[in-house]
Amino acid sequence: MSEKPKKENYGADSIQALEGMEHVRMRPSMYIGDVGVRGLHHLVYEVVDNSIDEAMGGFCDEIDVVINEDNSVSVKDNGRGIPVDLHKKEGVSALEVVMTKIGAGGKFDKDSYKVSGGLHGVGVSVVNALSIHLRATVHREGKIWEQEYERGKTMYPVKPIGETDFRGTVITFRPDEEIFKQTIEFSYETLANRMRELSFLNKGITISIIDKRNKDEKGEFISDIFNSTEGLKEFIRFLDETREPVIGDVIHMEGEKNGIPVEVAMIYNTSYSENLHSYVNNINTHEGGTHLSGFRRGLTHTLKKYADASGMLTKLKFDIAGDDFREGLTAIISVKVGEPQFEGQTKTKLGNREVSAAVSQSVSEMLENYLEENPNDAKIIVQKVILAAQARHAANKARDMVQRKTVMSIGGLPGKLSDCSEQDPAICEVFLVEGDSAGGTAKQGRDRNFQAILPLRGKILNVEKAMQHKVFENEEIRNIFTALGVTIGTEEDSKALNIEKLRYHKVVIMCDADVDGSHIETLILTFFFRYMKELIENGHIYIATPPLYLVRKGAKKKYAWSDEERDEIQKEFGEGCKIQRYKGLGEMNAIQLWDTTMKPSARTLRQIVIDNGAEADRVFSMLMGDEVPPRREFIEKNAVYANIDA
Ligand code: 0RA
Repeated sequence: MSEKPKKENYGADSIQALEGMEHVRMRPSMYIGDVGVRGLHHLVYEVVDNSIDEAMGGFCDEIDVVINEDNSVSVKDNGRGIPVDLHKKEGVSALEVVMTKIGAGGKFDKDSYKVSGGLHGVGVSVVNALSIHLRATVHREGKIWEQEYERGKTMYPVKPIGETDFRGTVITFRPDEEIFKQTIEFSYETLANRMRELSFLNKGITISIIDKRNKDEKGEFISDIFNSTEGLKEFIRFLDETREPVIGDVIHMEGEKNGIPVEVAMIYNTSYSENLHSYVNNINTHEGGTHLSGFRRGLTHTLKKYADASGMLTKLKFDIAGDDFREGLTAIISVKVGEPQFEGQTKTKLGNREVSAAVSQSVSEMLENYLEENPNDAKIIVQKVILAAQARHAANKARDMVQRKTVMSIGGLPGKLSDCSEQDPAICEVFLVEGDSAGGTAKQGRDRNFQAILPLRGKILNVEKAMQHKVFENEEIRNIFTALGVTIGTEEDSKALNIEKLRYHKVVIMCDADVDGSHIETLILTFFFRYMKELIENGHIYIATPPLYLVRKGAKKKYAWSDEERDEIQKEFGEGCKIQRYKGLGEMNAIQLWDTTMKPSARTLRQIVIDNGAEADRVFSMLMGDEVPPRREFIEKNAVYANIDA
């Protein structure tokens, strides 16, 4: 997860109706979602997607990504090479058409199997328009051809520059700082995670990535090579590395139904959470859609049928619900759809009706066979489902207690909540504060008009390890639910969230800037990630950043958020500075806390977003799960906060 600037919605229709490179530069968010960190990385994905397309057509099996020293990125593939011959209609080289005409990508190759995702296929010309410089080099039929562009404008006609034995395409681009004002610095971690994901989703392709900006302790550039021979099966093993499986191996199926390629992999583990990740044309469909509902239907139908036939349910006093079949389930569903219709707030929900039956039938067939052939695993799965149903009943009772309180609104707010006077959720904020003492300071320091304070006692429950009913019985967690006004669970789906009544549009986690504080922050984030993911997805969750130092000299004083900043202030003030290190929020008085951390005009809030759902799931299960060794390794590598809030 990471921070991100406010998103701008864009529709597929507006992309169709577009004209010209100028328009891309005028309204970049319409094409790439935003011009922050996320949009920046999308540029790379768009270029790589073209190479993935080429690989899916069977013409390419190697893609190399290089982050160059100057923060430009090169993507090289060993495909057929973008054609360089004259494009009759346009009167220039086909390469130039691909690079400079919006929506031209792949137009002249209709027969090829082109379903990869990118930004819903806006094309590499968009990347070109948003780059200060781009160079396209094509190796074809013994010759090397080249063309360069500045902000999307052709610098010279395509020209031959040498001879070659290689066949393929190399694109090197440097994002335009005029467009990406926030930063043009690529994150190796983010790009590598996506390349890994792509290699799992498209087995057989070798994708390498190398960062030429930094060397490791051995003096070598940081790099990874991803190659998956088993596709989603390996993806599941990777995601569930720190979870304990309850069945022998990953259940994996690949097939085609009604012309729709469907690949599914799944396993049951000892955890209580459900981890479903779905993809359409390599795009992570966060909001699900018809493929996901098809999967759910197929799974429920088949397992229910098997359980009924096995006679294991006769003693059960209550019904089994859909989500009982998915407790402790990790699954990935990947489909390729010719003309995907994306819906939903973030356009990541598949709308195509025909896909539902295709996936549901595929899953039913696969599972039926699997259960027949693996009666031991089948028994384990059914027993697990029964346990989940029993636990759900206990959880429902506990949850109803929470919700009954919520419904009795006024009297129902937690006693520890110091509410604000304003009623409009859009302008209200609530601070979840570590500890009663810091809570007290925050209460004095806040602007009571729109800022509410909810102190949390010590470490909140680790929801990654707890069963659902324990989560709902936990007092701190109940306080969070009641304070936020959010309810959870319907008859159909015990985890469905009702966020319409959300009482504050900013939920700010405020912890000490030390190891314990980070741990508590992670616990709270884990809770939101597992139980209120929509709040994160809708951009409601923030982290406050209290300062680390106060530097004083005479009447002058300044706060510092890092050692470097502290040193700079010291230089500025000169000899004789007094430095106070804040070990916790409790060491600040109310005015200081307001001035540095709570006052809207001065504070920095980090908004939490999920960059890569599968990776976030893995990180949380690793950080918060049972298996200690990988967690320690992970924390020692210090990638933790890079992944969660960087
Ligand atoms: C259309 C036709 C042909 C190649 C490509 C597209 C192509 C595009 C990209 C983008 C990145 N790498 C690529 N590699 C190939 C060639 C058709 C032919 O040679 O017959």
